[in-house]
Amino acid sequence: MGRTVWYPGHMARGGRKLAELLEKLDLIVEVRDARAPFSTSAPLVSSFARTKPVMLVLAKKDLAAPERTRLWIRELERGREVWALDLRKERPTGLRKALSARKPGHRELRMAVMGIPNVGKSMLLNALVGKAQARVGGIPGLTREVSWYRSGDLLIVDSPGILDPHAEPGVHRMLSWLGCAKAEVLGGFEAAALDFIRFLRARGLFGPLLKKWEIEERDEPEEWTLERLGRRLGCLVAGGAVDRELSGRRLLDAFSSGKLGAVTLELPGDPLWGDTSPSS
Ligand SMILES: Nc1nc2c(ncn2[C@@H]2O[C@H](COP(=O)(O)OP(=O)(O)OP(=O)(O)O)[C@@H](O)[C@H]2O)c(=O)[nH]1
Ligand SMILES: [Mg+2]
Repeated sequence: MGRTVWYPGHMARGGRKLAELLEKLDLIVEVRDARAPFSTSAPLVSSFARTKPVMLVLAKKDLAAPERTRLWIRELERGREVWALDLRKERPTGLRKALSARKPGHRELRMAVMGIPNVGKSMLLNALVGKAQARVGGIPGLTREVSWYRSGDLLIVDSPGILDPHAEPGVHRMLSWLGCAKAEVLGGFEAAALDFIRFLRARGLFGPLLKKWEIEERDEPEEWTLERLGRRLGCLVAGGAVDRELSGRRLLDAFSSGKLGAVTLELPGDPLWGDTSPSS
């Protein structure tokens, strides 16, 4: 059987490095995507949370539905601090103060920023440090090494995003829509986009996204929608047929980077896949 999960060597190495570092750390800041705070949780952090305090940052707040973010904060704020942030626009002043308040008397606070790929870990680190030190980008797997950065009373570790190779296929598919896992490894962009359309449509969330491209929502098979989208965006091959792989890619790229507007994919307590579960 072919591998269905993207889990390159640097993730395994990064996970081992972080486990070794654990005893030196005072605190972990886990970053998740505010559009899917359940599916973007990092299993590694749950295991570390047994021995270290964890603060939670829901990044990409600007790409999530505000009322849903409020529900998530209430749900997740049980015994830990939760911060929803737009790391592109906001300075995390409140979080910075909360971190400084936890500094041990005799030395700096040693903390690690952890989470799955592409959620905004390096962006948060740069915002805390106050300048662009760590590489940031929309490609999952950009940070490959565990590295330390100093900023005033903080000593911060940036780390590569680590996925759970044993997570449910449904979770990995959602991660591919968000740009946290590679769709090309999970059966391609067309398949991922069809699942995406099905999932959002079942929740009444797809129509508003299409407005951006002035495409009307219709009650039709997802394949037809992807075809219409491909025509509208000019994703055509010789002879005029639609390149569905390319149109799937354009749809998912636009969604993951927030060009289609703010959408939260999950609510606390959602039956994640319900009757729209992918069949594979
Ligand atoms: N709109 C928006 N984009 C963000 C936010 N935070 C991060 N991004 C974008 O998300 C992408 C990933 O950010 P990174 O900081 O590189 O993510 P990472 O978690 O370090 O990723 P890896 O190193 O690949 O694990 C970049 O394109 C950022 O510009 C945010 O709050 N809002
Ligand atoms: Mg990074």
